[in-house]
Amino acid sequence: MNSNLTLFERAKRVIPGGVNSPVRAFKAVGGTPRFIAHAKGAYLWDAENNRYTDYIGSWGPMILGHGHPSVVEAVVKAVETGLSFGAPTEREIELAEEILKHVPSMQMVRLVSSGTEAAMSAIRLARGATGRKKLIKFEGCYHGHADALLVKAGSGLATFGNPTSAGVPPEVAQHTIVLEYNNIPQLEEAFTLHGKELACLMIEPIAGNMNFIRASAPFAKRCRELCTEYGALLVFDEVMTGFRVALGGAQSVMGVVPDITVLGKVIGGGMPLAAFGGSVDVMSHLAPLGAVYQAGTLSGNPVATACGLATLKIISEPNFYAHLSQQTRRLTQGLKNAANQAGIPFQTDSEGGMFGFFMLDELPQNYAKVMTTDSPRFNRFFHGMLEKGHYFAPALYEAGFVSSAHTNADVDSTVTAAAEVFATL
Ligand code: KE4
Repeated sequence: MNSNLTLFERAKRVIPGGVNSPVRAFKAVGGTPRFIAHAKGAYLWDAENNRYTDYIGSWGPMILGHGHPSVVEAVVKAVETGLSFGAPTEREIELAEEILKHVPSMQMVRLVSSGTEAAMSAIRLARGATGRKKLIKFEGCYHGHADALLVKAGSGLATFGNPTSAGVPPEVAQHTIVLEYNNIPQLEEAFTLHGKELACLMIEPIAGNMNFIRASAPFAKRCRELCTEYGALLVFDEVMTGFRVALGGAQSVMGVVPDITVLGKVIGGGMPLAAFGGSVDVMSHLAPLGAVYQAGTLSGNPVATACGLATLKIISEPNFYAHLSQQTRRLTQGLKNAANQAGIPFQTDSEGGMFGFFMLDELPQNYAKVMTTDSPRFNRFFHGMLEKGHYFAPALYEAGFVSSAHTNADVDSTVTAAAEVFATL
């Protein structure tokens, strides 16, 4: 049996940092990543056969837990009839119809293979549809790694963003304005200065890349009003929240209607599948109908669509989210009680199967506040829980996820473990 450390050393020889996505490397929390050998229900087993109760769920997709029998059956059946054709299939129509049924702000949807691809395409579509270059995003929101979105706030509203990554030319970053989440005065000033040049405003309606921060109702309303007033498109990045916080996503919880919605994660059920959609008018700008080019060899892949459809079929059953929300709240309230008993400040929020927590005195409303968290203490919490067999996100700015496979006993054992860990913090 290979140890996690042996595998990590071997991986680092052939894959940059030993991982195919940076957050998996445990850089923020330190230590050795767990190399997962197999998973079932709410549990993961690593290469050393240690079992973990999983609160990452592949960063959101595994809303049914791992290896749900109906999903596995649908995937196996799809595999047996062909892996990929590069031609249209009926199942893509079925999945598109199912998505549109639950997200009424979309009249048409294009399937792609990753959230990054969906967000990147949504920006190109907004620019093509409006003939404008600039876009607004918010500090702490992550929309995948397309160049235009790897940008941090400039020195002021008049100046534009600066790249957060090497390899992103300033000429690209300059069209991106980065604002503070939940800051209405700043939002209004940005529209006054640049509104007529804005193609879109892209936002995570519940920011899962800042752990869990809701756009306040007045802020979300103002984003909608200003986009309408200035003719910019409001883009909700629901890659994480779509079908995770509710069947209709965060937009159904908030009652705000975006012009474009970006989806991913849950709609693929763990397979590479994402999507973006909007009105017929907006989506008709996309090739082959319109002049905005967008394409993909594996877009709408027949195995991925089978996995997504099987997942959506189960989560759209009555009371699915009522039960899931209950399990999530059982966890978050249990953690809060355990932390408070240990004298540790603990704020938490959740919606559906997505949650966040902050060892802070107040629930933060923006990125700067989130980053005041005592990260060494968070790291001790993370490792303490990992040692006890409970796998939380290896970074304090990441959200957590509960699946329908998590039982009361699973959640209660996590809370018991947390009480022991909090006592050591
Ligand atoms: P992907 O390209 O990773 O499929 O999706 C990018 C993306 C877009 N929008 C939102 C709101 C997202 O959360 C993501 C990806 N989320 C991260 C976790 N916060 C994925 C984990 C990773 O990068 O490995």
